Amino acid sequence: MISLYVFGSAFGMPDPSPFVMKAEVLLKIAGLPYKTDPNGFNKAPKGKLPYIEDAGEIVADSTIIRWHLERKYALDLDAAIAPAERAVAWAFEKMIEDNLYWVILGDRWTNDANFAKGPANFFKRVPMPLRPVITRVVRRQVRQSIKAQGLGRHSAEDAHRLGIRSIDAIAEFLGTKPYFMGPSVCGVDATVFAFVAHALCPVFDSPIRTAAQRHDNLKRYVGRMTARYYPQLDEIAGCKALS
Ligand SMILES: N[C@@H](CCC(=O)N[C@@H](CS)C(=O)NCC(=O)O)C(=O)O
Repeated sequence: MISLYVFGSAFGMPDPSPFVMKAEVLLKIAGLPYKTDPNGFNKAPKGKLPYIEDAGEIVADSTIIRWHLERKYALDLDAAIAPAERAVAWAFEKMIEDNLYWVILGDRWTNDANFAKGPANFFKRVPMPLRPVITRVVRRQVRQSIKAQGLGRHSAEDAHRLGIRSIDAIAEFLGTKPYFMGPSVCGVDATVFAFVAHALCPVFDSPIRTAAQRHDNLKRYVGRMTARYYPQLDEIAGCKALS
């Protein structure tokens, strides 16, 4: 059976990483049996989660995991959509992962109040007196990675404007459709669901959450995806599981 390496649920979410949630939903959409393992971070081949182990083969990165599943199990998670729609789905996916994600990450790691409510808890496992030192070092590394990506070079106001533009674009494109590309679930729904749910996560205060909350269709969409893929949960990010 496929093992999916995860962080494990936190912040009231199935996983504190939207990329891990994306990979899990891809496995669910694919209908493949899998188990989760929260003890793989130290062995992560790219230093990040998610990765999977599938019959001895290690595959890291959510998109490369998708490609692996589609190839190995002869699946096409975009079977329901035409080539031009696949192009749109890809563009939205990468806008979300390579732009919006970094705004969400910055809100969690650089805002002191959010950090205290969220990521600081990851370090509770580190024994004292090392804990504050390790916390500071890792927080600095995350800050540097956001700066290296580019978003960390903007003022908070400009970074939020960029993130809100993405949230509004997602809501506008979703419109009244049940799933992101239309009546059927496609691969991109794993990304849209995971990241919009994280944008709505009530643990963190941020202009991104405020912007996402203004869109009822996004909240209904998260509820619909929750009902379908996490039927054991009543809600995710305050969005009731309703189909
Ligand atoms: N491109 C990767 C991104 C994965 C990623 O950024 N994972 C983050 C959690 S959201 C991580 O493991 N970060 C740990 C670190 O950088 O030390 C994917 O699609 O899987």
